[in-house]
Amino acid sequence: MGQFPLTLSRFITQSQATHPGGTGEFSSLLAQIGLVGKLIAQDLRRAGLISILGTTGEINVQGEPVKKLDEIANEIFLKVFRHGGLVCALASEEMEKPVLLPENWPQAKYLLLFDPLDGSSNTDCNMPLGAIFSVVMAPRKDRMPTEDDLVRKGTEQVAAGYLLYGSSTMLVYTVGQGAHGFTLEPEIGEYLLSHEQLHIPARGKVYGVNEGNYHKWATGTKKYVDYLKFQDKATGRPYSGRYSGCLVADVHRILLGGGLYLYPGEMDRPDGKLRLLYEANPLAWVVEQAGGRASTGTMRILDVEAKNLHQRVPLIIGSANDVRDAEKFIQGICEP
Ligand code: AHM
Ligand code: MG
Repeated sequence: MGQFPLTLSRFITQSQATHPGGTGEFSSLLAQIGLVGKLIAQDLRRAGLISILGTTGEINVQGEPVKKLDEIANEIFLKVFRHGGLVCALASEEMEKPVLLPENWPQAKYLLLFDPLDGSSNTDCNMPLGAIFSVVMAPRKDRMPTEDDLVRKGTEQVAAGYLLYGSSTMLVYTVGQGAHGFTLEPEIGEYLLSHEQLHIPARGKVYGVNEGNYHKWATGTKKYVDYLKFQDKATGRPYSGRYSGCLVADVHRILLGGGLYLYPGEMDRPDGKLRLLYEANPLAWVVEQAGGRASTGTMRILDVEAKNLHQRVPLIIGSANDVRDAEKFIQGICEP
């Protein structure tokens, strides 16, 4: 008989034994992320049948139309963590202000930042979606955290990862000891270890970027993407273009097979579209833990000073050598 697959909770408990400072609370927190994933996946599976597609008519803090599923996913995160008792403040891409949970304080040590539904434009066409999370510690024991306490550098994260709702539901996370992937086994409702110690190839053959924005990019970005399309067998070009409209799905593909994803700065939007705290920081940590690289084009994402909750940042993420090449073009060090 083959080896019995490891469940998420068992894997976390085993890893904790080798992790100084590891606590049972921490595994409960990841289990709660897993629960969020099951609840959202359940709604997504039936979305076309139960009138939860389309928009609510509201515009969110990012200036984007709110999808019904954005709101539902956000509510699920809030409910699970409000009652879970481990988190005393939450911030979401969908909410202008954080939700503070004094009822969970002082026993709750963690603060959670999340993008409840990544790739919202995919909701109505049955394409992949995701959720992204980042956990930091409450900085002080003598008072309730404030909004400023959530605005932290990527290097301060203690856990980060994503849920991917694709042909299967996956949870990928890191606590700084590598990045690991679990697949939800729907028959038994458990996440089982399917991708232990992910390792991203140093170079790939795939790039993911919204090329509709080409005319708005800086010259270095244009030259780099042009370069990827020129044929040169020695360097494995041309690369294949793959872009799903869901950052989580695109980064997941790259994490497994190599290459890079870019959401660069644009003429009228120099910091690009993606959010530092809810998207770039957690994915950067996962990818670095898998041996990859994540950059703004000029600096490491995890070293970017966080100034406010909804701050945006250009993101270039993936195989270390591909991201380094992109940085050289963007910085004007390299010409094709
Ligand atoms: P969202 O979290 O509001 O869905 O926005 C993030 C998404 C990413 O998943 C995706 O890579 C990108 O925005 C797509 O944007 P665009 O349509 O500009 O290419
Ligand atoms: Mg998103």
